[in-house]
Amino acid sequence: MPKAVLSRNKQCTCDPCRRPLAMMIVTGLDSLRDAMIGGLVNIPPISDDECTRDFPCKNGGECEDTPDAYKCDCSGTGYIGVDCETAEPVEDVLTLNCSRYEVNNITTHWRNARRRCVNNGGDLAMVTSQEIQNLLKTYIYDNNIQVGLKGFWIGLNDRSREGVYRWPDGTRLRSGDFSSWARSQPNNNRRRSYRGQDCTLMWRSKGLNWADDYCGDYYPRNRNSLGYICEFNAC
Ligand SMILES: [Ca+2]
Ligand SMILES: [Ca+2]
Repeated sequence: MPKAVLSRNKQCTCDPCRRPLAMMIVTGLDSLRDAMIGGLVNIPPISDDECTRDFPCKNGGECEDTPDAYKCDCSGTGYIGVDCETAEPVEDVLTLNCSRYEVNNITTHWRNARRRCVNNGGDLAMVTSQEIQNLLKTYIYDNNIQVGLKGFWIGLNDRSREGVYRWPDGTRLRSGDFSSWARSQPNNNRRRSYRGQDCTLMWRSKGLNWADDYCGDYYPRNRNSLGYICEFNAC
């Protein structure tokens, strides 16, 4: 089973040849001390271990003293750079099998969300397995993308016929197929629209389980803050 890949740049770009300015200053002080006092005054030796003297590695990076300088190991810290000083960029792309998913926190109604995915060569995501559901949930929570949003549109909808849910490729959601409906959903609530609710979201307040909601394009104004998830062919 191919593994889900959350692409991150784990590379630490530490430069072992870098010799910090502090080291050069210390070297200069050593020479000056030797030249001027010739050992007559008892000056404590200055440590040549940058790791214990300067603590140069930031954000939990591990420092290794080398003969010439030091080296920071930034792996696993979420930071990169010579001193692990730069936050590691988070890529907004994730893949599974032959699909690449893109989680968008730009809010819009369902039809417009779908149009944006299609214009970029994909469609709204088809969450057809627990593996995909878990992948998206993990990614969203790991990157805090859900903050400030009600949830994320996915492709499932019953716009063409009430109660008959289909994915964007026309595949019908049948009994026994994977689904992740939140409790009491879908309920086709008609409180705000006589057409009810025909579009599916991953609902933040229900652990990103699904609910049907007003698609927004025929309701006067979609007051919900809904991002969306696109899916693209990655093979
Ligand atoms: Ca409906
Ligand atoms: Ca509902």
